[in-house]
Amino acid sequence: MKPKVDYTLYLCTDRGLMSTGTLEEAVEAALKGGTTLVQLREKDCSSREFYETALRVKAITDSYRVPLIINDRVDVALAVDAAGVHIGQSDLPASAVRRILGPDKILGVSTARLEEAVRAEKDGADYLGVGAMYATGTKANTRSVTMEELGRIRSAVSVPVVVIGGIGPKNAAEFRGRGIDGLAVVSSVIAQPDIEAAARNLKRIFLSGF
Ligand code: TZP
Ligand code: MG
Repeated sequence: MKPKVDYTLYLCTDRGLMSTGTLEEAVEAALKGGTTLVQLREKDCSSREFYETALRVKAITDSYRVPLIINDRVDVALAVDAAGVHIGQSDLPASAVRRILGPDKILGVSTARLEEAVRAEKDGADYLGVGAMYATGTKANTRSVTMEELGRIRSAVSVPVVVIGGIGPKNAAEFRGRGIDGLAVVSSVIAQPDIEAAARNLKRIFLSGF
């Protein structure tokens, strides 16, 4: 059975940006602050390291009953029995990933254009990550998405939509009332000196507007 997912505050990890000594500490602090979903995003490590890190992070997310999503790597997601996988437009096609994953795992797809969003939903995506909404130093070569395109995507698909890219306390309230299911963030949580407080604050702003 596919888990029921709360997308409200979706933390994507980045060990190069984290303010703590270990990824486990960073993830646990974010969970204490109310993070509802975690994506393990590892860009520079071996398959073995990715697998072992995923096992350690999953022990923590499991203890908070929060699903763990693996970035890019379907094999790692299946090997650690993560809740699902998140892919971009340059990874394996969503339809192929869905075939590998089967029906019970969560599949997230990054999209920046209406056509990509419609295609991803057709191909079996459970949710879409739409962005970059604002300028970000966290990822190179992002495509920017306007609020108008976000609105078109939101109207065209029925799966949950999370926004990503440069999202923090200053702009989180912009996404209220637009049918957006959650905020996906890296630096505005994981790079902050107090990760727990940053997560709690961002979630409160998104949910209450202030
Ligand atoms: N995909 C689109 S923008 C982005 C990703 C992974 C980076 C988001 O990082 P930040 O620090 O929340 O701007
Ligand atoms: Mg990717």
